[in-house]
Amino acid sequence: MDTRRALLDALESGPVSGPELAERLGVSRAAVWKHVEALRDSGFEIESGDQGYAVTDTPTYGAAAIRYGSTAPYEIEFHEAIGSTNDRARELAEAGRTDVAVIADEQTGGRGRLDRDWSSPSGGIYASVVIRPDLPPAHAPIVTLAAAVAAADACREACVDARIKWPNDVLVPDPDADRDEDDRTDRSGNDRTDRDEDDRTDRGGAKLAGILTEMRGEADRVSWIVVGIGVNANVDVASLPPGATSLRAAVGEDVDRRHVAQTLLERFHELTSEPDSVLAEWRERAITIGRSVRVETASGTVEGVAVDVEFPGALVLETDDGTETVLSGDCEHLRPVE
Ligand code: BT5
Repeated sequence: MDTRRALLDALESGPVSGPELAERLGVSRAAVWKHVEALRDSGFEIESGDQGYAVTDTPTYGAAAIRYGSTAPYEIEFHEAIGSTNDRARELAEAGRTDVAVIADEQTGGRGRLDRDWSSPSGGIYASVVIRPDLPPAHAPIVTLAAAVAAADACREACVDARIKWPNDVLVPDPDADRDEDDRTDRSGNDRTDRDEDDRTDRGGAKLAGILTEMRGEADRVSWIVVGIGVNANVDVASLPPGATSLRAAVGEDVDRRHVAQTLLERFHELTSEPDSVLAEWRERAITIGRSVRVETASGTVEGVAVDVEFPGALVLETDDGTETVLSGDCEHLRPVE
């Protein structure tokens, strides 16, 4: 572990004297002082009082800010701008790394699923975590569901009522889903009549976050998984595609991005450490269960009522032809026929 990070870890639980820090870190007192100065330069306010050094303020964002005080074990690689954090995380994964989160303020080539684009203006949270869970490749979808729960909980920390649409969309639900389409505007006042959907479908709300999972699997075990999570945090809705919203738009002011990113990583770590807990947590936050849906899968379209989600993330549908289970696909909610 690098010394600066060890220094911050040591200061997390209160003031520590220079000599004690030098001893704990195995460096000279002069080196401690040099590292304290470097941390001050990067935005930490560190006072040196009678009891030693103490952190009194932290930078608003960036690797050290996200790492400081976090219980998630991930090393953070931060970029002001990058093509795609998933691409960088895949490079690290291929090089043998694990438990690293690549985080950027802005992406110039953000990717969604199926070669779709992910708009990634400055002010969002774009994070890709490399993990090597002890799972067979067929169970990997549970990690995507864990990420959706983590993203929803992170948004809730910013006081936004975030819900999950199967399998991995985090939405702010429509407050007035039963009203006529023509009357509807989102909370930021945007006209919602420009939706690219037919008149029976309903996104279920405005999209706040999305997840892109990529992996390399061996015959019976996952080699690595990269989970890319994009959260529209402090970004303007005008810079996002129709049907999207942001935390800033939902609460009416900037949110504490550092706190949201920390919650995201901490919840993701907790949930992936206990894969058996994921489905129950997912169901609690889901808006898809109980709804009429249409799912586009690689092998065709399935319509029915979504009745449950099953390990490792399959949607169970009651259709006219009986029960069907769908492992992956694009899901649209259908409005009841009037
Ligand atoms: C997703 O794809 O929802 C996965 C998004 C994953 C983004 C993260 S950011 C960190 C990491 N690095 C990457 O390069 N990617 C990951 P999908 O379900 O296919 O949704 C994509 C669709 O959502 C697009 O076709 C647009 O319609 C819409 N969209 C694009 N950008 C959006 C945004 N910022 N907010 C909401 N909707 C968006």
